[in-house]
Amino acid sequence: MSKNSNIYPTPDNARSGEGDILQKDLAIIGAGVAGLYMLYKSREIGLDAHIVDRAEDVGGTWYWNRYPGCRCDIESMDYSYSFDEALQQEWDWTEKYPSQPEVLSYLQHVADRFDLKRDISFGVDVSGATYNEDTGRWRVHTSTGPDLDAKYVVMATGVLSAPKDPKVPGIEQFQGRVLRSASWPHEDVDFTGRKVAVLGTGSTGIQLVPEIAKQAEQLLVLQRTPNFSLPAYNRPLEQEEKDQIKRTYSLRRSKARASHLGVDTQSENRSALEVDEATRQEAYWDTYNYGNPMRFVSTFNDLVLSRDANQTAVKFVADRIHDRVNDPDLAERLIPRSYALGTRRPCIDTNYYETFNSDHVELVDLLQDPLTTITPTGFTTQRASYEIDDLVLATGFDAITGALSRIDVQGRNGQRLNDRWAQYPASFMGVMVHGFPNMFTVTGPLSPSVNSNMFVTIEQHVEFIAGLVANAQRHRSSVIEVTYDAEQQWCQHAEDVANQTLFPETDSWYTGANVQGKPRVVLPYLGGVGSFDQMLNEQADTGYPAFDFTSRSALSVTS
Ligand code: NA7
Repeated sequence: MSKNSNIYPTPDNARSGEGDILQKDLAIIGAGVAGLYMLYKSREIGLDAHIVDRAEDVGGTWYWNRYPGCRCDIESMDYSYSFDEALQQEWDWTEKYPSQPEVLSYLQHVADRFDLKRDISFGVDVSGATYNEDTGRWRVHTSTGPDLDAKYVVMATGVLSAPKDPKVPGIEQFQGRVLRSASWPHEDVDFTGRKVAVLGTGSTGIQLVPEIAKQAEQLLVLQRTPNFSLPAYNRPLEQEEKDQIKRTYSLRRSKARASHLGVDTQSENRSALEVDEATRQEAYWDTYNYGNPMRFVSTFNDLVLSRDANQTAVKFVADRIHDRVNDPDLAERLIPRSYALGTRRPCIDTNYYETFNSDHVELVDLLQDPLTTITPTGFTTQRASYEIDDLVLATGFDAITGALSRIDVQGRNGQRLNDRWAQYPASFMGVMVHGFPNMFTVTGPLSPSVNSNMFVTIEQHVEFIAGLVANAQRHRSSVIEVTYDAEQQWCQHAEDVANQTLFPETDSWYTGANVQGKPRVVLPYLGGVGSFDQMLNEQADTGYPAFDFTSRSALSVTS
């Protein structure tokens, strides 16, 4: 029996009688953190929901990104669902920061524990989704299985799930191995005795480099823009500390939900510029030695608001990079100088900078000496040519909107989401776009998403969507649509908040600057997870004033 056999209509699930369409109340695209919880909540509110995912198992981005060293930058005890007390009590994280295999095992455990897989079809690629105004339903087009016909669609497509290949001339003629971090082979890859180049020094490259260096004969690290990285100080978790956290887990969770970044950073509310140098240094050392990027950027309350405040953090981290790299000239080239610390998601590492102290590891600084061509046996820069066996691409993602842009979404009047978003990724709180009724996005543009602990913001959104849909069901409304005014006001608010920070100045995937032709917009909402939560709750408490509910009793999913 094929893994996705449950998508094929059976007498029980095919209500329309059309053999090649699966009729559902709610279709969910994506079986990652968001999709799994959405399925769980859909069942809770009595909807017949179904997930499709192109992967062969649950996990979303954690299914695909299985490169050596892959690890989350949010602490294990926080990077998990909070909705079920028994689940959070029974799961046993082993390290401070969870490795990719551990996150994947956790998500598999969740899927099994709540019997979710019976409503998931794996290996199914979604090519489009079309809204039918006459029926008020969505048709989800799949290229590998029957289509789905559903009243509601939830795009749980992930924020870092559309990998971006670099456009380097000649790349297609390279005759060695090409390995992509975002679709890493399932079997072990051996680099022993090989000359390897890693292209990209974002979080992924920074995790890959020390691991590949352990095996490779020669490692060339191709860096265009350096990133700030802090030591993770990853370590096994002691039983005692896990027990202690679990005794008051709900308090930790509620603090995270009320916090700015979705984790309790325990920071003091003071400016970097209001304290003297000794106090400032002591504060930085405290958060640096703890090993948590969210804590470090929260050392003071104005690090991403004031250039002067930010410079104090840059200076501190630059000094630490000098501590870690033997050659001062090399250290200088590894220090970012063109943007403010924290306006790109800061990285954490295990021995990244120290790896450059090994003779067989070399930095190729593409800012000083740009990459020109990939050749059949290596690559050339303006000044040199290199021979390599393996090319590792760690070149990032078309973030937040990228996965959706690869699906042909057509809403009311045949309007395409890609056309709507060509100039600006409009959205109401990252959850719905006007003109696309009954379609929800989890952690879409202009929600805290990547500027937070994703588990927290995913739970916020999924619970909001479930509440909104349950409200519509209760009132026998068939069509839910955010008003144009509410959407536009939110866009303006998100932009106003972003403009008070240093983020808009920085080229990064946060601002869409890493993808040619993408509008330059600060994609995550920067007003904070806690206030975002309050605004979602206000919507629910006041009858969802941002939304129109249209009743068409003939289309009720329960009829
Ligand atoms: P990132 O942070 O977008 O990093 C991608 C890297 O690839 C970055 O250093 C880019 O340099 C580099 N890149 C991309 N295209 C090219 C070309 N054409 N030439 C040279 N260098 C290139 O993605 P990651 O996967 O590392 O991390 C994403 C998030 O995943 C991370 O923040 C965590 O939250 C998890 P550039 O900066 O564009 O100069």
